Amino acid sequence: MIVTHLEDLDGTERDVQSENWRSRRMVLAREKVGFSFHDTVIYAGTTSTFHYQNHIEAVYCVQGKGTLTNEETGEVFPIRDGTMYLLDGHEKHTVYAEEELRMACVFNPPVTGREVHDADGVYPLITED
Ligand code: 9YT
Repeated sequence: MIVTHLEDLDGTERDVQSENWRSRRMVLAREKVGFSFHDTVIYAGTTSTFHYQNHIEAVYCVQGKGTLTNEETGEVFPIRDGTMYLLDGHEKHTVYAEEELRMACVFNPPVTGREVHDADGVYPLITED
């Protein structure tokens, strides 16, 4: 069993920050459970485009307000506390945070922690040995 607290991750390699967001990775591929689990904060006023070509991601908003745009269809969805989106088609998407968004995110296959977004918001597929 693994028990952790968000604050335990502060400043560690599990605490990843970019201009628009901060993500603390609570479960990574090294835990070998088949998924990764992240607490992600998207800063108010920011717009970020992501495209996880190699991963399926579920995102559950627990705080804040914003919009999600499916870049493949142009559809725009409101995001608020209680909204979940599942990127089961590897859709390229854009998240706008009208207010700071707090998201619980699950990735399959799990993120190892070594991925970096490329210019298109894509993560490469990296697996643990
Ligand atoms: C909302 C969202 O797409 N979060 C992704 C997780 C975050 N970018 C990370 O941990 O890399």
